[in-house]
Amino acid sequence: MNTYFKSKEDFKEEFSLRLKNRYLVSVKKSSVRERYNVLGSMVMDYLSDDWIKSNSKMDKKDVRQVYYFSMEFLLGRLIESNIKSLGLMDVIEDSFKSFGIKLSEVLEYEKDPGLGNGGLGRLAACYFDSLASLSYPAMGNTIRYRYGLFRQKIKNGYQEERPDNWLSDGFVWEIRRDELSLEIPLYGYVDYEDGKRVYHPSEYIKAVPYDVPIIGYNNHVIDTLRVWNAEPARKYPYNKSALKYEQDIRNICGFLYPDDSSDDGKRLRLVQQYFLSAAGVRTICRSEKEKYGTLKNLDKHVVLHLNDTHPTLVIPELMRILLDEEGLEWVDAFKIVSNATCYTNHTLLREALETWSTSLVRNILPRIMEIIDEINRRFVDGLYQKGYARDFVDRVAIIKDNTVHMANLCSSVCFKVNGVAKLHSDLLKNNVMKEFNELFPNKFDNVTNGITPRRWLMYSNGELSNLLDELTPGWRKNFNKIRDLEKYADDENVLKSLIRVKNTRKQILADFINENNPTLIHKVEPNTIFDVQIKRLHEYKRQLLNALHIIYVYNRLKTDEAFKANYVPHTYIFGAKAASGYYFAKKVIKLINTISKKVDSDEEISKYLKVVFVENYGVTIAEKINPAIDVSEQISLAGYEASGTGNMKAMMNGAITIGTLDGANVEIHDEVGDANMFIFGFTKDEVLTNKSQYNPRYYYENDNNIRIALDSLVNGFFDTVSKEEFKEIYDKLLYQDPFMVLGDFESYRQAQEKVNETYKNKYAWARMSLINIARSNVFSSDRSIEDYNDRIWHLTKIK
Ligand code: NBG
Repeated sequence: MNTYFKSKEDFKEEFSLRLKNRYLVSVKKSSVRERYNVLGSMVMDYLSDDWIKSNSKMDKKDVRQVYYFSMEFLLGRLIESNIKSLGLMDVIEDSFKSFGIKLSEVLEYEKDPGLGNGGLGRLAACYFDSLASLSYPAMGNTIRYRYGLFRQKIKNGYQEERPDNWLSDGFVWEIRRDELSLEIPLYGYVDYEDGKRVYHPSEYIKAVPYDVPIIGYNNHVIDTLRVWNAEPARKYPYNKSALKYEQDIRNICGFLYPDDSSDDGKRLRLVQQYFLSAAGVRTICRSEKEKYGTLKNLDKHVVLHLNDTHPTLVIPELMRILLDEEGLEWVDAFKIVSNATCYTNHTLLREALETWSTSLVRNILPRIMEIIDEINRRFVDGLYQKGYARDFVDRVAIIKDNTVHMANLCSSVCFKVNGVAKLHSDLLKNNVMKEFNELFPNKFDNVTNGITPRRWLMYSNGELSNLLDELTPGWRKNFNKIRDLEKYADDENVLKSLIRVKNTRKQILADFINENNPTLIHKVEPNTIFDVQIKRLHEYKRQLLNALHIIYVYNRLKTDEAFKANYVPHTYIFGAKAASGYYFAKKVIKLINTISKKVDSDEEISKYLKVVFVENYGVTIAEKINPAIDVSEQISLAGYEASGTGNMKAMMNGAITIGTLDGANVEIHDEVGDANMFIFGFTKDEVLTNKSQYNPRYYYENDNNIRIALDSLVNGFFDTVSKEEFKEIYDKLLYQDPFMVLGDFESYRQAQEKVNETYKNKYAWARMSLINIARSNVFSSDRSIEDYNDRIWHLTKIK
């Protein structure tokens, strides 16, 4: 056991020694980077005992474990959460103080491992925090991308993408496990030998696992996130130059989500998906064989969870092993695969439901394509035998028009399919996958998303956490305790403390924004309403609705004295990355920045209104912003946001939601009611029934507010850009408006008016805030994980 965290003296000695041995420097002369790396290495060495113990408990016979496959894991910085989950912060703080060096610099040095795009990747990270904290045996599988999602710079109001070279100096939290490497085959052909299908690949890629510890909160349990790296195998392919082979290998772990609009991009994406799936599945089978000598009971010991369809190839790969390597009969193999795999759907957006052309799959993975063909053939034949009609079968077929439909493959094979919020799961069951639900009535289920209260409250909002320690002791270990906060709903002193906490956090955020935006003429003031929309930029999320409303407010403030007198000053804060190829979304970023500039250069209006776009939104920035939110914008068109998790992060930190009845907003509403939330807009059913005759022009022609706001996009109102700059936005809203921005505008405007009125009574507001915090226990990922476990995984707790 490493004991250097026992006391300040021990720590200081070890820290100095390591700095000297590794970097030839004294503590005084060391750089922040050197201190960070040494501190990280000390924490890593310290946790090795717990990690080994956890692993050996999971390796015991008959411990049922989940393997979670996800192309994204958006971990965020680990140093602070690792130190806090291990309970080491006090010693480290003391020691740094006595050295006279700054700990905060070291904690902020870590680069965000940006191994994800948004909600789906962050969800995986929250789930692992909960799995470990609840002592469940789990292993994550993902890819070790050299570059995460781009770093965003705003230049002249436009998004600029820069490489996120997060691995340049190594990653202290990983251990390379060369001994567990394997070789993944690609390309080549399949033929018959002695009546059996034999695959002759033309090349191999070496998959090397790096293990990252996922530390349970204060319970000595450590789960593993296995991050796979692609490297050259022992032999060069016979039909490819060494140079080309090397380039191909580098690309596999090059980027998260390469542009898949070109054929090359598509090919690479599929290779990535197989690389991850095959490496993970083969490792699972290897350890099952070692432990039990057979794979026949695999489904009793493990469950393979597919986070969206990206790792779907887990299914045919496992079939291949059981058939070709283990010699099982199809029916027996299929039963095992089916009982061992489950799938979470994260979106109903058509363009996000994955498909692959059969010729591409056949070219890269010839044996895998044969197996998918056969799964499809048996499935379809079975349906015809049972008397299903042609068009029904067409809708559920896995292969149609030479295209593989991954969601159909998962839905037909996996033993469970779940959506991520009640509304989303209902839509899945009754619309998008309704035929599957008819075929497999018990397969579809819901597990509402959740977020970890450790990262999103305990570690990022110390002020609120301290208050909760006084009011709802025990909440850190059992988050349901937070519900007790409600008994203080009418306690003026508590409400005062809550207001104080929020103000402190708003001041911290204001300082951060002001420091990082030196060109702002008027600084962000904490004594305004912080109205925040932070999430990926996407049309369905409707940042445009928010932006149009701000233009409306600006005009009212300019022209209507009574409005102005009644208006509580607002600071509108945005943070969002737009996909690099998503032209329209990038225009919206430019629009928001143009509005920001217009408002900021208006001496009079800037007393009331402020608009800021925070650069490079990601996990770390979110940790700064969430504690400071007053109003949380969750305004997607109903039926489009599968769940949302930003809505939960804001709520847990005492924000009040302004939102549509979409995704998990519906369940937030179920918890807090109309009295503690601002609901507006079309419902999902209204969207479905109105869609076909929806006419945005009608709103433009009949609503002055809309007309003025929309016209200002093209009439020179924004004098820092040409009149053409926002023409596409204007046209799209006026002639198509696929996400009914204009249709929901008036109801949004009224909801915003209500926000303004409500905020004037600071105790009433604080009371609402308190109730939101108290009832956020439902949205803890601890609850989600227990749901997954009860309904789907049935794991054995370790310890
Ligand atoms: C996203 C949804 C969100 C949801 C997260 C996590 C994808 C494909 N989907 O609404 O858009 O909260 O998944 O479930 O990233």
